[in-house]
Amino acid sequence: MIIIGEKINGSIPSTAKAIAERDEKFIRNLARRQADCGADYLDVNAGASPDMERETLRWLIGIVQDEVDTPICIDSSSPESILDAIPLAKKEGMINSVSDEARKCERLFPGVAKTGWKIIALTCDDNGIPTDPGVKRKIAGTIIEKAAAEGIERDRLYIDTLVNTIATTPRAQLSFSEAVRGINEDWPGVHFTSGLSNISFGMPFRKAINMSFLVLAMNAGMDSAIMDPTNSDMLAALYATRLMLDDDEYCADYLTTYRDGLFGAKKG
Ligand code: THG
Repeated sequence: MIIIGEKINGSIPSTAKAIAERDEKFIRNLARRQADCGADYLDVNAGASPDMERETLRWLIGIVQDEVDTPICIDSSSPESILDAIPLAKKEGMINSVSDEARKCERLFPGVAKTGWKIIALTCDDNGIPTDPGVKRKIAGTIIEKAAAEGIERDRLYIDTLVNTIATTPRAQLSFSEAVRGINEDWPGVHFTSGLSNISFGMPFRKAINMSFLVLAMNAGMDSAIMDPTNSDMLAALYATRLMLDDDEYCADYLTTYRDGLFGAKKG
């Protein structure tokens, strides 16, 4: 299970303020805390207006890599901004994201094919974000085939079937899991990810809903998540679920993470 730390994101008000003020210490602290909590990649999203994006990404990536060794996950809707940021990275990381809209596959894949970068692929196209699992499955297939045509192996792809909000789409989790199972059947070996908090927009006590989503999504085959690793309840749910799915030999990762104090209080 790959954890992508979500906190360096210009759409979070406190991070936006730090970016606007070029508050290096604040960004260093976000990078350090997420790395200490076991993030495998750190999402970096400038959240700025497009004309500022390249410069902001450059600044953020420089600070993050100076503070921690964790590879980055470049989060931008612009393939050109992503391609521009890749040479700044010290290690191969993740690209977040591509989709089948606005010829994004065509704009991005040739430039990344010969690298080892992992690629998050959203199942949306020029018709928007589908809710029907069959449509998500079809778009995933289109993107996977376009990647293959460029020589990008299937195991570099992380499909994000874009979970809908439970408050307005009662079948949001069920559709997500159905899409993951379907795509897994069509394309064994491909990976899956999702932003964990999308499910709970507009609801109180979001953490309970996010945790329930995480458990069910992992059971369906999701093997990566874009989340806040400093949230000890989410982290505990993740490691406990790995135990349940026989994905943690000798309970080693659960025990280590517990002993490191990452589940909150050490006793209990
Ligand atoms: N899929 C993909 N990329 C994505 C998303 C996705 N990138 C952006 C977004 N969705 C995921 N990132 C965030 C970042 C921050 C928050 C939510 C999603 C957020 N964070 C709270 C904060 O930091 O204050 C804390 C939340 C918590 O404690 O759990 O709201 O869906 N491919």
